[in-house]
Amino acid sequence: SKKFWDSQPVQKLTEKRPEKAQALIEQKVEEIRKKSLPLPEGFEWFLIDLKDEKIMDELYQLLSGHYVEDNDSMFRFNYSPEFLRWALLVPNYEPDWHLGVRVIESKKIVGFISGTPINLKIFDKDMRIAEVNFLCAHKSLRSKGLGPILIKEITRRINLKGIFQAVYTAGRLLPSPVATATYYHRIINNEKLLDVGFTQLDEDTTLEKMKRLNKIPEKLACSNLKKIEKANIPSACKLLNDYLAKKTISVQFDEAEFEWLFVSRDNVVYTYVIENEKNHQVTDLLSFYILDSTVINHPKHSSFKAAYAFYVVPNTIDINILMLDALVLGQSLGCDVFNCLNIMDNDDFIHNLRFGLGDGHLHYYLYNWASPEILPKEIGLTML
Ligand code: NHW
Ligand code: EN5
Repeated sequence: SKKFWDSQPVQKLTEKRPEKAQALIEQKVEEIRKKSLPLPEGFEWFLIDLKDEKIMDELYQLLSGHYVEDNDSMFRFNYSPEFLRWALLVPNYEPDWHLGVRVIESKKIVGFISGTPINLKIFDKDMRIAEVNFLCAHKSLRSKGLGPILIKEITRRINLKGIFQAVYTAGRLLPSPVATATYYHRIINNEKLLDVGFTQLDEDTTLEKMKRLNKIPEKLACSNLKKIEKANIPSACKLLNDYLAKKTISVQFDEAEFEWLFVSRDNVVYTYVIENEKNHQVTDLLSFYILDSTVINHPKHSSFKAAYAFYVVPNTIDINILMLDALVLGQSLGCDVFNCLNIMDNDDFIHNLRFGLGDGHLHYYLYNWASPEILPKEIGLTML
């Protein structure tokens, strides 16, 4: 049978990319079908109300057991309910883009996909588009086409709002990435990461030597680094948007979105800033989010805790010093590892701060938008 992606407005892997960014197909809201796509017998569409504690717990059960694993199925992302609320209940979210599939008889949720609105600058255009994430099918329903059904139905619901483009990321190669980033990892808890097989001890070294090399200070290097406060939001938001606008593909936040995404939430997201002493404007910003992974089938450990670089804006302070403090903060929060991608200016600290090459990639994709391919340093968007 014809492959799903062959039927979609995305560039083929073999196709030559255009010199100028442009839509692949033009559509109108009036042409979009008003009714939901049919599901196989016994299944129904079900809107996931993330504010409902019980429904959120059911979604959490699906994702914690069936969402993304590494290549060797040793670890699986374990997004917490608080994290999912943070990621998906952004200002102006669309409730009907939190789309579930459940078994009619048992009411069990077996499929999910989400969309959230985002302002994305792509080359020279500012577009209000959708960001698609958390696509998941229950393990017992794999390879039966549930993925494409979820994608087509969320596409229809996004189109009904007059939006015809989307951005998404995946570890898998699909047609066709606009950029490909690589994961890097900074070890914090040496013993645990060795125990769970996240990393191996080099032939020519010892645990003691490894611990010495990976040692992170207890105290912050920047004495004036402090948790972001409400009063910082306007200047921090502007600082970040100006920084991101220099990248070829980048998100732009309004102040409501910025407040939602950057004000610290325990065990979800942390943002630190440096203020100018005289005018109290934010000059530097550092943020990271927390995401645990389940360790699959391990006798001693059931999970590990990771921090991920979210957005970093160096200005008066060198990025190496800011990110050293990110490591200090991650360590003090009990993280076992600090992760990042080689997007934005992260290449400037990755090697100095002993981040090591991961075995995973993250491909960035645009739906219904053809463009030249870009380098990961030209990406100004972190997807959760
Ligand atoms: S990437 C994480 C995706 N989730 C997981 O990997 C969780 C574990 N895996 C699963 O749950 C972040 C299943 O394997 C899924 C596929 C459900 C992934 N993206 O149903 P079938 C995101 O959430 C294609 C897109 O039989 P399955 C981003 C595959 O190439 N397509 O497979 C999501 C094949 O097509 P082909 C993917 O394993 C972005 C077809 O699915 C994919 O039972 C979504 C087979 O389907 C992936 N990650 O279910 C796109 N993985 O043509 C949004 C596989 O090769 C697009 N496939 O035959 C934009 C929409 C909005 C537009 C608005 C204008
Ligand atoms: C959409 N928003 O592959 C997200 N993780 O490197 C969905 N590897 O943790 C798409 N395989 O390299 C997400 N250790 C795609 C990523 C899926 C998860 C994934 C990779 C990223 C990962 C670890 C563990 C590998 C276990 C075996 C890894 C090496 C550590 C490193 C070695 C060198 C010295 C420093 C430490």
